Amino acid sequence: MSQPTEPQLPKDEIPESLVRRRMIKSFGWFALAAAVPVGVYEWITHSVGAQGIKRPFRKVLEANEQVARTYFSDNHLVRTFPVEQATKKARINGYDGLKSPIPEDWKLQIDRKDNQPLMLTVDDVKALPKHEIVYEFKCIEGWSQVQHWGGARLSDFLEKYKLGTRSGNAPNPDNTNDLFNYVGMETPDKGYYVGIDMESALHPQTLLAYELNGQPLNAPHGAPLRLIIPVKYGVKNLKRIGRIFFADEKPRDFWAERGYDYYVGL
Ligand SMILES: Nc1nc2c(c(=O)[nH]1)N[C@H]1C(S)=C(S)[C@@H](COP(=O)(O)O)O[C@H]1N2
Ligand SMILES: [Mo]
Repeated sequence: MSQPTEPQLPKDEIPESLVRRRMIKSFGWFALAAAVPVGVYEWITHSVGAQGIKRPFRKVLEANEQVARTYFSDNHLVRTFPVEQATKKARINGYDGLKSPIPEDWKLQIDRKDNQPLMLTVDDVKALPKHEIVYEFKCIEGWSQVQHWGGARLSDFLEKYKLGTRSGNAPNPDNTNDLFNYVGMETPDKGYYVGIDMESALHPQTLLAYELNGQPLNAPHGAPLRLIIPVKYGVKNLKRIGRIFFADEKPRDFWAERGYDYYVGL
């Protein structure tokens, strides 16, 4: 099937389109269209403020920064369960990107701007603090199960390896403008791929998982390393991560290309 591609922005338009993109992100096209009569639009486009940012839009940027602060908070946690309630028979669903054996030379590749990619092992991930979570895993097809996963927080991983920022520093709650908008992940064969908004990636319950029910992951559940992202439906929980990268434009996403909502949040 044909793959929709992200529209490329002309270089000389970037500052304004950035503002526009943030606004769209905050309110959506619909609200934007409904809220801005033509006359108001004229006024906005003629009132240029400091830093070249149109004044009425700066308010939106400030509001957006408030939203951004929730990136690092422990609010909005997904409900968890006692470990006894976890199923011992976690369902297996979806084999895209898993159809060939796990590459013998598997490494977790992380792309960095102006730098060689990082090539890491599962032991590197296991060296980070281990977190376990028992929660209701939900598949968009209509089934759910209470499952028990273990791994490292993706946020700890990004902090340790100074990833996800334009500056190359560790993500910082006081400088959310430094964060890329999205994290992209794909299987080693590129047969399955997802894009995750940075807020969900940094959520404290989002894990790079290497255990299910206290045991090492098996291949159909995503060995050697998979994403567990409880604030999203199953589709975003990519199994067998091969490569991770960071971007401001939406990374391609397997099920979004097939008609599902890009964010599929709970
Ligand atoms: N590589 C890969 N990851 C994937 C899928 C897939 O087909 N390939 N399917 C997704 C879907 S739709 C779901 S519901 C979950 C299922 O995870 P499980 O097989 O461990 O239950 O994996 C997600 N991650
Ligand atoms: Mo799913």
